Amino acid sequence: QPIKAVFPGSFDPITNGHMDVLSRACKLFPEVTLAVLQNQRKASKNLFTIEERLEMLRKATEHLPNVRVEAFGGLLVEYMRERGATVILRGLRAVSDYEYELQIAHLNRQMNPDVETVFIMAATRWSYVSSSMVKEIASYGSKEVSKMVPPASAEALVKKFAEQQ
Ligand code: COD
Repeated sequence: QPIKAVFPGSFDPITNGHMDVLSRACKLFPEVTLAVLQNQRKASKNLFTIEERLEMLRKATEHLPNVRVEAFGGLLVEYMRERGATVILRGLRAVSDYEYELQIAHLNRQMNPDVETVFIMAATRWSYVSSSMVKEIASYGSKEVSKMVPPASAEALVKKFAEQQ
């Protein structure tokens, strides 16, 4: 059976760092699903609604034929069981990502032993880019973010901060 990989995250918004991990994963796995967490408790922390993020992710991945975009709620391992997916994809930027990633990888495998987490090292070019810093820069109206995110995210950021003025 072809391996189904899931790249889970908040993607609030998707950055060039996420896009780099995703496009590299597309060469390794026949099907990669970008799974956006739909979390009621965390919802207030997100800049974009789940609908806005789904639209942004679909636009940003139009050129990648083996990518699907979906929302998920609840436990990631349960969602994966339902979809018959066995690989969790994660990106590692720096040592600071490692402890958190190690903990969730162990917990996820304990809850579902069929699941394996595969890490892709961030490209040095994007290793300092994060969704939160991108939001911070965009909130000051700077166009510099267009160098750090795909056009779909840049457009959504401009629109969002214009609405908030
Ligand atoms: N370069 C490369 N990789 C990057 C970059 C970059 N510049 N920026 C981020 N990444 C990587 C991150 O390290 C991460 O691996 C991935 O991209 C997604 O990042 P985010 O920030 O969008 O997503 P997170 O870390 O907020 O996602 C957390 C989950 C949604 C995966 C997690 O909360 C979850 O699974 N929740 C559901 C409940 C559950 O099952 N919890 C786990 C049980 S303990």
